[in-house]
Amino acid sequence: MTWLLRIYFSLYCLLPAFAGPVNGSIRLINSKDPEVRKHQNFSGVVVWLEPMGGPADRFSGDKNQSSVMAQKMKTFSPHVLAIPAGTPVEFPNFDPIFHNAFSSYSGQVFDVGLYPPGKSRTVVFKREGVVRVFCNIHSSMSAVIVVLKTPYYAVSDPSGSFTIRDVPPGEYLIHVYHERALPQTLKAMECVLRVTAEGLPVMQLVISETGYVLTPHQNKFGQEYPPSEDQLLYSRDSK
Ligand SMILES: [Cu+2]
Repeated sequence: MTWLLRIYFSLYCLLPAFAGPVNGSIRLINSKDPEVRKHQNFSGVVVWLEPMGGPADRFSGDKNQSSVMAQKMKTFSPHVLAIPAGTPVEFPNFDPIFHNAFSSYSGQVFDVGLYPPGKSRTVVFKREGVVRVFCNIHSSMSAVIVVLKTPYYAVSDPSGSFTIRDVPPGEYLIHVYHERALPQTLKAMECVLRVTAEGLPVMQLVISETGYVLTPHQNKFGQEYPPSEDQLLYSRDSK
């Protein structure tokens, strides 16, 4: 009998714990953004689960598994990228013009310099945090990279849906990041999620953009952007 129990116990320890998806949907309210108001575009919200009492603070991504933030039509794509800490991000330039990528934010300060069409630059994001990314020659270009110390995260699609894959049973703290929500709004949304082997109902999160004001950013020298060629042409024509 003891022998049988020992085998059973060994097998139980060796079997991987059930891990399933956590599904959810986001709805943005009180927004002044036309994409949200007219087209109900709820994309770009990052949701992640921090294991409570777990080894999340030691988690790092695979340094051989890179992510991509492309530069195309003077736009960073995707606009919001979530990655595990330690992940390299490539910035390929698909435009016929030079681009740059930099951040002066404390999440990670970096500057890849100017680089020509068809080339790419890579940055490894080691520290957990929110990194706002800009191009030093095109003031309209911006993006966000959310660097996480957990493998359990997702970014919402335009319908607001998201799926966090392979979440083992346990207790987690839910965190949310949205570019146009105030920090206190996001902090107030943190709550505990219990994942059981039986699965979960769909999480429904409503995020208010109340209080958000778009402020222009500065270039990598901490100065205002000089007028672009488009703006100069416009001001010449309008005289
Ligand atoms: Cu650019």
